Amino acid sequence: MHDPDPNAVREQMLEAYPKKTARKRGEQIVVNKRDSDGSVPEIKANQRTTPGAITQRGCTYAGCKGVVIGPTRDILSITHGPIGCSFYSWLTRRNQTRPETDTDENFIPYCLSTDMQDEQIVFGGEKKLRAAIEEAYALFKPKAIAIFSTCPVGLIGDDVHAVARDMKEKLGINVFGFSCEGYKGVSQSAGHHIANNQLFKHVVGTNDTPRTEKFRINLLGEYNIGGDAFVLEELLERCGITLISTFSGNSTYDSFANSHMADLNAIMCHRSITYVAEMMEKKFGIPWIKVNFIGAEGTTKSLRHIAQYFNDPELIETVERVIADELVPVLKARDEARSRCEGKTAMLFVGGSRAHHYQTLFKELGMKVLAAGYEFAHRDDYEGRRVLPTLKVDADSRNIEEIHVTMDETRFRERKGPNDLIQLTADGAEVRDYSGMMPEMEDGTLIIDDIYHHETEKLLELYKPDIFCAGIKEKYAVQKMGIPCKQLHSYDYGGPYAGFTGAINFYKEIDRMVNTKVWSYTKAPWQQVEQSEEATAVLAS
Ligand code: CFM
Repeated sequence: MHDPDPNAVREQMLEAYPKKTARKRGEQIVVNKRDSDGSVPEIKANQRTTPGAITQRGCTYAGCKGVVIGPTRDILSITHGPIGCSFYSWLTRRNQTRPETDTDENFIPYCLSTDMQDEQIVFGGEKKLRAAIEEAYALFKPKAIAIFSTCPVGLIGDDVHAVARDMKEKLGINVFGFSCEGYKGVSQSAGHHIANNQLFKHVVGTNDTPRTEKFRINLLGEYNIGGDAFVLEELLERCGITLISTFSGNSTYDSFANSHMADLNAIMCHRSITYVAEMMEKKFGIPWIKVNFIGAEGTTKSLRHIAQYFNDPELIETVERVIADELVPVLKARDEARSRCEGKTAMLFVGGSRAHHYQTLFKELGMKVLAAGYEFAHRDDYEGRRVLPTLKVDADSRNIEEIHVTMDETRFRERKGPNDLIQLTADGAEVRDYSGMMPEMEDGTLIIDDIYHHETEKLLELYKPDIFCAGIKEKYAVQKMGIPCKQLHSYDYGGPYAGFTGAINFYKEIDRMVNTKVWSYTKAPWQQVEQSEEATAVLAS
C-alpha cells in the first residue's frame, strides 16, 4: 500500500473545522521537510487548545505535582484543592521508587489533600491548609512538605507561600508552595517550569556535604517510569560514574539538596527540566549536555559523551567495556525482532520528549515513523534549540515566573574551560543544546502539535499504521479502530525501556504487538464500511 499524500491528509483534517479555527490549527500541523542547512519548517506549539477539541493534554498542576515533584519519595506532598484534583496526587503515574532501607521514608503511596469545600471557596482556604500541614506533620514527621495549588486556590487568592513560610518557621522543616494552578499555563509544561523554579529556590544547594567520588553527575529529566531509572542507575554504577541525584526518578530530598556537588548535568527529558540545568550552571558552574538513554545507539552515545566529558582514560576504557558487553544480547534481540518488524509503520503522539526519543527504538527495529507530535512541547523541542532566541513571549508564557539567578560567589566553580566544551561538541555531544524532533524525521512525515482526537482518527483511517503510541486516554479508542496502541507514558505495565536492558524489552514488546494475529479479527470502522458496501453491491446485483 502506498502512503497517502501528507498534504492531502492535512487538508482532510482541517476540513472539519470552522474557517478561522482551521487557519490557526493549520499552523500546528506541518509536513516535514529538511533543508540542507538543517532547518525545518516552523511549527506553532505551546498554544491554547481550541475549546471543544478533545486534546491529550493535562493541566499545569499535573505537570508540577504529578510529573516533576511526584517521584520524590520523602517530600510530603499536599494538594490544596477540591478532592477531585488529588487524582494526580496518588500514583497515577508509574514512577517507581526504592527506599534504601526499611526505615527510609516513602510517601508516594499516600494521597494528601485539603479537600476544599464551598465554605473555603467563599471564606478562604488558608486556615484549612495550615491545619492540614500540621496534621500531616504530626502523622509523618517528614523533612519537607510541598503544597500544590489547584485552580480554585488561585481564583480565591489563598497565599500558599505565606502559609508555607509560617509553617516552615513553626515546624522547623522545609515547607514550600507551588503556584501551579491548573489553568496557569496552556498545559502541564507550565507546571514543569514552576516546579523547577521552586525546587531550585528552596531545595537545590541546601546541603553542602562535600563529595569525593571522581566522576559525579546528575541525571535530569528521568522519572523512573516502569523502573527506567533503576536500569540507568545500575548502568552508570558499572561504568564507575556516581549519580548524585536524579531529577526526579527514585529521588530523595537530600539528593536534590546536595546535587550542586556534581560536575555535570546530563539531561534526558529536556522539555521538563532544562530550567534547573540552566540555573545550576549560572549559580554553581555545572555544564549540561543532552543525553538520550532510549535505544541501544542513544545509550551508547550518551555513555561515551559522559566519559568524554570527564576525559579520563580509565573511565573511557570501562565505559567501552560495559558497552561492548551489553551490546551482545541487545543486538541479538534487535536482529531477531527486526526480522519480523522491518518495514512496519508507527506513529507517536506523546508528551514533550518521548515522541522524539522513542523513534530511535523504532528505527533500530527497521520500522518507519509516519507521523509524530508532542502534547505540550515548545518549538525548540520540534525544531531544535537554535530557534529559542526567536520565540515570542506571549501572555501565557509571561504568566510563568522567570527567576533571576546570579553566580554564587563562594560556591561557583568552573568545571571545564570553554575549549574542553568546544572539543566535546566536536566529538558529537550536544553541549547546552538539543536538535529537536523534526531534523531527525524524514521528509514528508506529518508533525502534529497537540493532536486532537478527530485528527488521530483521520490518521488511523488514512494511514492504517501497524502501531500507534499514545496514552491511556487514547488507547482504547485507537484499539477499537483495529490498531494496537502502545502506551508510552505508563508502558502498559511493561518496561523498563531505558538503557540496554530496556531496549531488549522494547524490541520484544513491539514485535509481539505488531505481529499478533488478534487485530486481524477486529474490524475497524472503515473495514466495516467496505464490507457493507460489498454486501450492498452483492444485493443490488
Ligand atoms: Fe518529559 Fe516525562 Fe515526557 Fe513529561 Fe509527561 Fe511522562 Fe511524557 Mo507522560 S516529563 S515530557 S510531562 S519524558 S508524564 S515521564 S510520559 S507526558 S513524554
